[in-house]
Amino acid sequence: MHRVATLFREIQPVTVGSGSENDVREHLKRPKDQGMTSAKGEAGIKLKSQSRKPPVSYEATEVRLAGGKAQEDLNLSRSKTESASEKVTSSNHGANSDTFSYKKFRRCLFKPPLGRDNGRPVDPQTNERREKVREMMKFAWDNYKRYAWGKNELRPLTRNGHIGNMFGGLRGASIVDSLDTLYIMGLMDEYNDAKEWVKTSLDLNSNGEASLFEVNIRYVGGLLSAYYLTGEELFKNKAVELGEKLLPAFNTPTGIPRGVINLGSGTSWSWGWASAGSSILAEFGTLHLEFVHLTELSSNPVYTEKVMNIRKLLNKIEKPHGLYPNFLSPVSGNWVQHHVSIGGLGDSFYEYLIKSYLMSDKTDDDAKKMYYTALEAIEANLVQKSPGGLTYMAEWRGGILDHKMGHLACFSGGMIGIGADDGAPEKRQHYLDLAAEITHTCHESYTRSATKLGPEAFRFDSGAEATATRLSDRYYILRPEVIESYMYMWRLTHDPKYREWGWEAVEALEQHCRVESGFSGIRDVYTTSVSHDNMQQSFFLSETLKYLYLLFSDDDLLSLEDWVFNTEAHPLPIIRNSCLQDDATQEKTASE
Ligand code: DMJ
Repeated sequence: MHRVATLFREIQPVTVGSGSENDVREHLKRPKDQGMTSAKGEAGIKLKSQSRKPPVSYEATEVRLAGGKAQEDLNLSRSKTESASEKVTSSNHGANSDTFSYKKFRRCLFKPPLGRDNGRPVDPQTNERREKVREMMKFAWDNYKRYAWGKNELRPLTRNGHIGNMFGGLRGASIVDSLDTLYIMGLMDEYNDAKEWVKTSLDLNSNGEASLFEVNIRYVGGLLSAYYLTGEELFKNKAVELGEKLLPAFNTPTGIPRGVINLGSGTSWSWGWASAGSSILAEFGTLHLEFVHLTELSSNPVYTEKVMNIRKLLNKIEKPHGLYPNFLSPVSGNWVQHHVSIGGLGDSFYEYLIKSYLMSDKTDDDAKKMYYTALEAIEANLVQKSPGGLTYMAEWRGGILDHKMGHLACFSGGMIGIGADDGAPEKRQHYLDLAAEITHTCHESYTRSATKLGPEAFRFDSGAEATATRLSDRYYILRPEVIESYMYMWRLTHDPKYREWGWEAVEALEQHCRVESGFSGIRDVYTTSVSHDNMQQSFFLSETLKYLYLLFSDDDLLSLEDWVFNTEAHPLPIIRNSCLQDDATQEKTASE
């Protein structure tokens, strides 16, 4: 039975992404007098100055789209540039000096993106579970299409659309965020509707004030992965066009971008709630994967240069106890205050370090070094064991520990797991154990609630163990992080408990979040007479359901040998320069 709350209030959604701890990003307050920069960088502030072997081709088996349509020849052309900066970036960051060829890229994958049989598991029970998740996606999508088509999210109780103000004037966040999920699930009619909407209605000439981070992870990330999966040039062109509109945000004295940008005028500014006009670690630190791919596809080195500049500054700056605080001034390049967290405000910065290394085919050694050094500092200062034996990540406020772990921080089980192989060999098992312990703690935060869904934040003080102690932390907004870690831990260990835990989450979502016209977040995970928040977040379609589907699929569906997932679960391919620049691959491709 799906319970629909009879009494509900229209509310603004609570927290969305990593940059915000609560619903701050929904209230884009422009500070009157601080840190505004125009597209040209002149207003407000003066600028100082401006190995493995190539894989054996899998193409003996015909490359097919999920719906069975034969893959077209989708070679892309791009101009060759000879700038010194491109030469620098091309060695490690994918700006191949050759014309980008979609066909060649496909040849350089170890496995077909969708696996041998679209990842269908042999075990009948697992397959049934996977089908259930697919049905949930179709249900969420159909209701979005029926009641909120073209808006950013569905309001499933009031049966209308939500636009909000995170994406400037951009629309259709749920459509762009869903493209790859629909595609991998083989929901081809739905995917084609989504593609048609992108073609005819995704208007990038909007004039609104957008979160750089959110637009990047959802729109740029969504379009890039749709392109890499399907070869449809439309997606590539839109991604690059949108990427260009984000560049003015970097016009600051340090090149650290501001958090908010007007996509029309290029004016950018800092969040009103971020102290002293600072930029947020999880926001400016979560651009690397997408921007490197923008360079890869456009041959324009500027994207990689922008994110490498951020990397360089962060590498150089002094860090308290080796930790990265969450707020940095884009003007002075100094930390603004010493709050450190692996959850909101910090999280995906760490994720993008290890994923940058993996995405570079393990050539980006700076990213690797920064990741493991940061992880050591995190272990030394933040990782704690509760009296009940649960391992958790506390937050750090200038040396004082806050024994709280956010739902957002639960992605770190998966992150530490995927990085276990590439640190010091003697630490491999240690990292796998740590990843498993954190994932276990996050599962406990679910099992200790009445709904079997986890709260926004849980604590380990005053007798609490993995439970929320404040009313304001009790909500669940369909977030993916716990399930994300189950998926990675399943792929890394094949311990069946992770699939069982994922199934518990499916049952809880069905019981408490499914309403007549979609899925909704809930306000209190500790009561089974749930009150719904009337919001089907786009990341539910992009991440939560995708990770569940992958959890119940074979490992060769979006194999981790070929793909890394951006922080919104959009798969981006590992850039295999050794193969992409290999003459034999090139000739073979050209002659076909
Ligand atoms: C998503 O937009 C991304 O996963 C982001 O990194 C964090 N927050 C949401 C989901 O909770």
